[in-house]
This record gives sequence, structure tokens and C-alpha cells, in this order.
Amino acid sequence: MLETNQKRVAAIHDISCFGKCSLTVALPIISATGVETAVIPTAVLSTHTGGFSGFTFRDLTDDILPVAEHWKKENIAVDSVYTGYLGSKEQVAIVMKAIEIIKAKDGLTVVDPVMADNGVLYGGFPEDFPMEMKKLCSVADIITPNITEACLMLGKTYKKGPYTKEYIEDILLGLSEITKGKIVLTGVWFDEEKIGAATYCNGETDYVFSNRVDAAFHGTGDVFTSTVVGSLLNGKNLKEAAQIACDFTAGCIKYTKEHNPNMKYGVNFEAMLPSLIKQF
Ligand code: PXL
Repeated sequence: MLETNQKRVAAIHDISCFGKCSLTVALPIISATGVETAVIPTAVLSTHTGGFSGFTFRDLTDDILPVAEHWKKENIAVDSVYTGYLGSKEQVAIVMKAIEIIKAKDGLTVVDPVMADNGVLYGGFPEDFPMEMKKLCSVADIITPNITEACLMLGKTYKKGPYTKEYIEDILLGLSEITKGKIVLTGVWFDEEKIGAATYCNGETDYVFSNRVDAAFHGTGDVFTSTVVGSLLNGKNLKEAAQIACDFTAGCIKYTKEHNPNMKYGVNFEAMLPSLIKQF
């Protein structure tokens, strides 16, 4: 039983000590939406793995279930579990157990199958990691893959955009066979003007878009899904949450491109937090 009516999320991701992604993004963004953000770190790295070499990596697999069990003993439950970057293939089964232990009845499981982008699996993950991640997606209420992650889980060929509705809707159909949950497929664009996400819920497909900014930064997937999670826990529906997240992420990218762009340093989401707070 929760003691207050403030919503509480458990974010299960790594801590990349430098580089603005995973927990260092999820914590401030979800907190900015007024939602308490508890964490279970999956690993601690000196930086993220996208563009730095020689980073440290401390695996925390053995701590995940003891943290969950301790919370249970203390009667701590969460309204939502939001999973992201996992430290190993073995953590998939462990995280599934942790969700059962810590999630309140009727709680929301949001799985971002963080593992790949631009057609390529992130370094350090084995080839069969997507098949394991598929299992975590199968227990989710909402999944938020990008197109690369979706293709890897479905064994489909990844294509670069611009996309066709046929290609996107074929992916959504495939994903709907691996999860009964709702789907937010990110990185969808049909023309140079707009980029956004496709949503899929009870057989219905919809789209949300923002103005496309010609720039790419690390960690924007985490910015996007953290905003979706915060929005959903504030009572927004799937499409509203996806639209808020799409606009917020696009705003962060635009601001960062205009001010201090460096792909591997991530986006200046901090500059945009006041505008997010105002929406809740
Ligand atoms: O933003 C995704 C992410 C999270 N955590 C780590 C990563 C990445 C992407 O490369 O390397 C450690």
C-alpha cells in the first residue's frame, strides 16, 4: 500500500556517470512531472557506451533482487516499473522477477527495450540479446522500441527512413504479436518536415509528430520514454503522452543544436525542464 497519493515509479536502468542517458535522464525528467522516481541500477558505467572508449562497467546483477526483496519487506510498492538499459542478458529474467515483487496490483510496466539504434546492436550485447529482450516486452503494458530495436526483435530487415506507412504498420503488427501491451514505436518519419512516433493500442494505429531537427544526440530515447512515463502517471492517455514526449524531445534537440551540440554529450534537457513542469 502506498502511503500518499503521489505516484511512484521504479526506474530500472544503468547509471552512466557521465553522458546524460538512462538514470541521469529518467530521474530529473520523471521528477519534473511530479512523480517520485525510485531506482534500481542495473550497472554503473563511467560513461555510456556510445562514443567513449575505455569506460568502466560494474555489473549490479546480484543486487537487483535483494533491493526488490528489501522493498517488499518494507511494504514499498510502486505504481509503475520503467525498464531501460540492462547490464546483461541474464538480467532480463531477474528484472521480470523484480517487477513481480515490487509492482503494486494494477501497476503499469513500461519496457523500453534499449539495445540498438541506426540498424546496429549496441556494443557489448550478444547477438541473441534481442530474443531475450522480447521476453521482457511480452510482460509489458507498454513498450517503446525504436525501429532498429523492433526489427531486431522481429527478425525483420532494418531500413533507413523516410518510411512508408506500410513498413511501419507491418512492424507494429509484428510487435503486437510479441506483446499484449500498447506500443509506441519511435523514430518514425515519412518526410523531411516531421518526425515522431507511431502508437498502437487495441488494434488501432495512430501517429504523433513534431518538427524535425536535423541533428542526433545520445540519450534522446531515454528522454522520450521518461517523458511518456511521467505523462502517463499524470493521467494522460497514450497518444497525449506520446505527443508531449515527442514535443519535449524535439525541443531538447533543437535547443542543443542551437547552443552546444556534441552528439555523445547528450541533450540539454535541463534548459527545457521548466516548460515540461508547466505542463503538469
Ligand atoms: O541511452 C541508452 C543507453 C543507456 N545506457 C548505456 C548506453 C546507452 C546507449 O548506448 O550505452 C550504458
